Amino acid sequence: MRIPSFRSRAISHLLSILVLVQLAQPQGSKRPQPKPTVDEARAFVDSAEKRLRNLWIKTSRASWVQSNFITDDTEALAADAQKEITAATVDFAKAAARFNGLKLPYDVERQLNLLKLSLSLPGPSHPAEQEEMTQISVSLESDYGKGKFFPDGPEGKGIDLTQASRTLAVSRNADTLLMMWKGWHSISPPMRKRYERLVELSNKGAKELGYRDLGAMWRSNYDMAPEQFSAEIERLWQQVRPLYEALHAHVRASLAKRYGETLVPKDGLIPAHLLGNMWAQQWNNIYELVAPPQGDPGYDLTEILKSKKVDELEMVRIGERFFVSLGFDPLPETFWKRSLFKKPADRDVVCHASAWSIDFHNDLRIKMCIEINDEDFSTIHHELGHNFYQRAYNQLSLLYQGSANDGFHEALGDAVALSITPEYLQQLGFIQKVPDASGDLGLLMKLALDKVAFLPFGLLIDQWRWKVFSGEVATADYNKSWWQLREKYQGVKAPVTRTESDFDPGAKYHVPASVPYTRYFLSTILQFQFHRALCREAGISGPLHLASVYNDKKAGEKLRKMMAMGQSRPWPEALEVLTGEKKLDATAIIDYFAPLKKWLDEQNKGRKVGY
Ligand code: X8Z
Ligand code: ZN
Repeated sequence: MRIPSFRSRAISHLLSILVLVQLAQPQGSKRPQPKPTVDEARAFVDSAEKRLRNLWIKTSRASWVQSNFITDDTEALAADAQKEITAATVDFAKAAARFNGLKLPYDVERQLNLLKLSLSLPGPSHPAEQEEMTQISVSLESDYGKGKFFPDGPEGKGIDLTQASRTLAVSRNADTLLMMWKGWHSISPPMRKRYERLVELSNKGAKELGYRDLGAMWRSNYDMAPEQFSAEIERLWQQVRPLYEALHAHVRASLAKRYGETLVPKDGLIPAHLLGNMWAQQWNNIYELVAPPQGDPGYDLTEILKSKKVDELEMVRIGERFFVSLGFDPLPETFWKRSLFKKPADRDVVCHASAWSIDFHNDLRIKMCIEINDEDFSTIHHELGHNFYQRAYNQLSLLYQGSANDGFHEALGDAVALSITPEYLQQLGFIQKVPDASGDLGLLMKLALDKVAFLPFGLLIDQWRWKVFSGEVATADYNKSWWQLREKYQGVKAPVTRTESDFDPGAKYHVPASVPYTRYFLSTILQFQFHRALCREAGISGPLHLASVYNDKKAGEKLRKMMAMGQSRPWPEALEVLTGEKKLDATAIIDYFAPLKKWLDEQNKGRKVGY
C-alpha cells in the first residue's frame, strides 16, 4: 500500500527554492556568503514545510484521482504533480547542505534529515530526467492497476487480479491454478524496460543527495547506520527461520499428499502456484489442506460474514468500532463519503488497498476493493490503523508526520487485528460460543499461515531491489535473481520455466509502485511486540492468541501516546513508550506460536525440514 503522507511521495518548484536559497544570502551581493546560522536553518525548515505541505496536498489529490479513475489524463496530471514535489524536495535537500557541519538543535537537524529522506523515488535534478522518471513511475503503477490477461485470446473475457486471486484461493485444481498464475505474470514483461530506466534515474537522484544508491538511501531511514540495519534484519530472520521452516515442511508434506510427489517433491521447493495466493506470500487460503486434524476451532469467519450478510461498508464500520472502543475518536463523516470500498464495475482503479491522509489533518480515506472474507476483514483493520495513526500525529510539524519507522505504520492495524479473537467474535454476535482449548492449534495454524508464512516474503523483495539498485544484480539477470531469492528465502519455485523475457517482480504491486517492502517484515515482528505490550497494559495474563484488548481504554491510551509521537524521535524511543522495550524482538512472535511449533516439530519427525 501507499500512504501518501509525507514519506512516500515525490515533489518540486524551482521558484520557491530560489527564494529560499536567497533567504540565506544577502540580496545582490557578490561577497562570500556569511556563515549560516541556526536561526537561518530554522527559517529554512519552516518555509520548506510550508511549501511542501501545499505541494503534498496537491499531489495527494492528483494521485487519489489517478488511482480511482485510471485514464491517460489522470496519469498525466498525477505525474505532473509528482514531478513538482520531486523537484522541490530535491532542491530543498540540496540547499540544506549549506547547513552541514553547523551545530543545530535536535529538531532542526532531524527535520533536515527527514526532508532528505522523504522521497521513495528521489529524482535527478535535471528537469527532463525528472519528468521522465515521474512519468515512468506513474505509468507502471497504472499498468499494474489496469492489468488483465485473456486466457481465451484477445477477444475473450479479461481476467484481473481480483478474479485471479479469488480462484487461487479456492481452486484445488493444479491446472486451473497454473493458468491463473501464468496469466497474471504475463502482465509485467512490458514493464521491464521502463523499470530498468526507473532504477537508473532514481539511483541518480539518490546519488545526487549523497547516498551510494537508492537501496542505501532506503536503509538510511531507521535511525542507525544502513549496514547496522541490514544486520538487524538478518538477525531477526535467523531468529524466526526455524519457525518458518517448520511450517514450510508441514505445508510441503500436506501439499504433496494433495497434489502428488511429482508436483511437490517431498524435500524440495514448493511450486509457487499451490499456496492459495498469487505471490505465495500468505497461505491462509489453504488452511483446510494443512489443518491439525483435531484442532479445528469450528468456525469460519468468511462463512459467517457471508451468512450474516455483512457488506463491505459494515465490515469497515466494525473495524472503526474497534478503534473507538480503544478510545479513539470516530472517523470523520468525509471518510465515509470519500473512501472507495467496492470495486467499481465500469472503470479501472488501483485495487491494491491503501489509506490516505489527503490534507495531513482530517481528510482520511481508504481505497480498497473489499471482498467479503476474513482476509479482507483483517486488511480493513490494517488500513484503518494507517488512518488512525495519521490522525494521531496530525498536530506535529509536517516532517514529523510519519510513523516511528515505516514498520510501525504497517504494524499498527495488524496489532489491533490480533485482538480479533473468538471471544471478541462472540461479543459481536458472530459466534454462539467460544471454542474450547482443543481449537487452539487450528487458530494458531490459521494465523501462522498468514504471519509466519509471510516472513521470508517480507524480506526478499527488498533484498532483490537493494541488489538491483546497487548494481550487484545486472539488468540482464533481473528475473533469475528474483527466483534465486524466492528459492533461498521462501523455499518456493517457479511453477514453469522462467526466462529473462519475463519480469516476475513486476507482478507484485510494490515493485511497479516503488513502495519499499522491508517495512512489512518489520511489521510482522513488531505487531506481536505491540500486542504483547497492549495485553500487558490491559492486565491480561492468559495465552496471547486468545487475548483481545477490545474496549480497553488503558491499552488504547498507551497506543495513542506512541502514535502521537509520529517520527519526532528515534524509533526505539517510541517503541519503549508502548512496550518498555528498545529493540526489535522476535521472541514475541516466536512465543506466540510456541504451541504450534511444538506440534509442527512432532509432525515433521522423519521429514526433511528446509529446502
Ligand atoms: O500492501 C499491503 C497493505 C497496504 S500497506 C494492503 N500489505 C502488503 C502486501 O499486500 O503485499 C499488507 C501485507 C503486506
Ligand atoms: Zn499498510
